[in-house]
Amino acid sequence: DFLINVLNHPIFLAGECHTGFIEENPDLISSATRGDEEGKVLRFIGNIVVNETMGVKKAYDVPKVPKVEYVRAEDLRGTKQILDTRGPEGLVKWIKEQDKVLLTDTTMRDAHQSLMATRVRTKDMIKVANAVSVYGKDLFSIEMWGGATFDVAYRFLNESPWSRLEELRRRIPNILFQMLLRGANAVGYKNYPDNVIKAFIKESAKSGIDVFRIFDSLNELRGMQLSIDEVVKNGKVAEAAICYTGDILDSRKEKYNLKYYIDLAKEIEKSGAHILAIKDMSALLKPHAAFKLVTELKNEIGIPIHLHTHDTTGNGVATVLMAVEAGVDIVDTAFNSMSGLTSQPALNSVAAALKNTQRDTGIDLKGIQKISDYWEAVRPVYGKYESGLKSGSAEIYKYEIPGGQYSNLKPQVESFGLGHKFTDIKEMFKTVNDMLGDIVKVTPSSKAVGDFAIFMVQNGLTPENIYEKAATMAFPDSVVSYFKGMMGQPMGGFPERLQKLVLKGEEPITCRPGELLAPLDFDAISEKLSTKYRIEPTMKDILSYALYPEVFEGYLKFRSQYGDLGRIGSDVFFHGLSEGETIEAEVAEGKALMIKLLTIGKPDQEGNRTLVFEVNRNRREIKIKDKN
Ligand code: 3PY
Ligand code: ZN
Repeated sequence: DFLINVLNHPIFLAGECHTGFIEENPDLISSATRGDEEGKVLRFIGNIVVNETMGVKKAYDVPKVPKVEYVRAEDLRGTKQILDTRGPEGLVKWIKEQDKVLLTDTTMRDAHQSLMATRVRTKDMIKVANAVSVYGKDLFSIEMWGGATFDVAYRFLNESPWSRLEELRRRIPNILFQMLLRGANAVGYKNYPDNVIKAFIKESAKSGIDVFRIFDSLNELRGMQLSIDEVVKNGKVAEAAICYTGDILDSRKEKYNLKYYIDLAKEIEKSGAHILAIKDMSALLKPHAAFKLVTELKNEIGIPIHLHTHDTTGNGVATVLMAVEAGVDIVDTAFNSMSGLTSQPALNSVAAALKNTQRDTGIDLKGIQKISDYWEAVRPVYGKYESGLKSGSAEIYKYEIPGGQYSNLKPQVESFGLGHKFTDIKEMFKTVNDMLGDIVKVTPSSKAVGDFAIFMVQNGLTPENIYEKAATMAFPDSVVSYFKGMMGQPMGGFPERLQKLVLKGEEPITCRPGELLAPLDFDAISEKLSTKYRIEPTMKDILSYALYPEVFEGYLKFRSQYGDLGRIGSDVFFHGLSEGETIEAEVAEGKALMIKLLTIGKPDQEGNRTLVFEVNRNRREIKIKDKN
């Protein structure tokens, strides 16, 4: 039995087994006689207990799921049915006929990406999905996919983003689903070959995405065109974005002025996009600037306008209301308990503020309060991923750091041991932006600026000494990739001297990066996955590997080691069990185990601790390596 366990172990199968393998996986022995869900879930919990919590855990309330009266699926008819019956053009026509302002809820994507490092698990979304479909029936869309959620689902939550999409789709049949697509970077940080982008869009559309918000991190239309065309081909809604930077109210800032945005918006309209997004990822669009920009865009273009902003400065709701006043068609907001700070402005508050006005959203305020209450109760379990920001910050107008990056920057800087230099790094972010000639900063260009800033501070570099001091230094990958032209071309070009310093003789490109990337061989990926992991890969698996090879392999290994843990509660998933605690863990469809953690033993000579559990009243011991 033991031998079979070892031979089936993913690490063994992957040929990465070495002589210390058994020693490092003592749990293999204790699970030798039961290669079952029980052993897997105990090993998972045991690892958290021994290596993270030592059985110390706060008491978390189980969030109350809002009750909804039964509504027949045929009676739930919303924007999804308008798209499905009338197509994207019909939907656009319908949007333009509305007096009310339409709202998108971003809770399941940008809100938790910006507030809680993208950690919200599918299980917590699914629980409230039915209530969202009923109480949120008058929403325009739900942004619930894309951006960082794809990577994080696999990498940190060990769950499939595709299943999330499909599970939510089944439960919310009436509201449009929206995703954030980083143009040629899809849901990653680098340019992918064209065939990957096309197949990814096709598969996402098939799995339930209706509205694709497409952007390019340097506002280059050619970086978005392929995605726009592909979305149109799939009969879905192409929403192309202008990423807002600078300040159109400040006449000294000439680079990104009103004319720049109007010209770009006109190009986007010509590209075949159905909707224009104003993507204000760093919350730089001040309320009066929003009024001015939307008013002018309404005069100049005919497609609907969808505003996306963040509340990082605390001015988010004001920006939204001014845009509404100027005639914006759709705005992004998040249910109140998931709004504010680096997240989106507050949905419930905006809907309440507009009651009895011409642009009243018509949304059921009482109903959406219940959804906000649900998320409020869910949040504490994710507390360790929160940034700790307590208030809005006006300094963001100066630093121009995107919402999600701003809340993540502190932990990132701390991980480099530079926590005490946080202010220096924020200042350096601005300095680096100036050194680059003032660029649009959004994933992945914002990551390049952030990595560059950290690199500068880490190595004591300044704009003056860098040419001498960094002559032989290797710059971070993202910075090299930026200067090589692999993220596209910034407006006004690259600063040549700096480019030469970073590239060290390598030639930059000026064409669209996708033109240079050979198509990925999907059959070869399929072959590799099936021989290495003995699975029959679907197109979704192949694409996940194409986008994130190591992350996807890590996910496959995790799954065969621990099984599908998507059904266990988030308190257990993140915090394990406390000594003496009993939980009911659902380990498979309809199969639950009563698990009690009795004792945590002392480390033995090999550094393993024995944990004693009671599972459905049976005593079970398991050995876990203490890695501390
Ligand atoms: C992302 O690309 O994930 C973003 O949210 C950019 O604003
Ligand atoms: Zn955003």
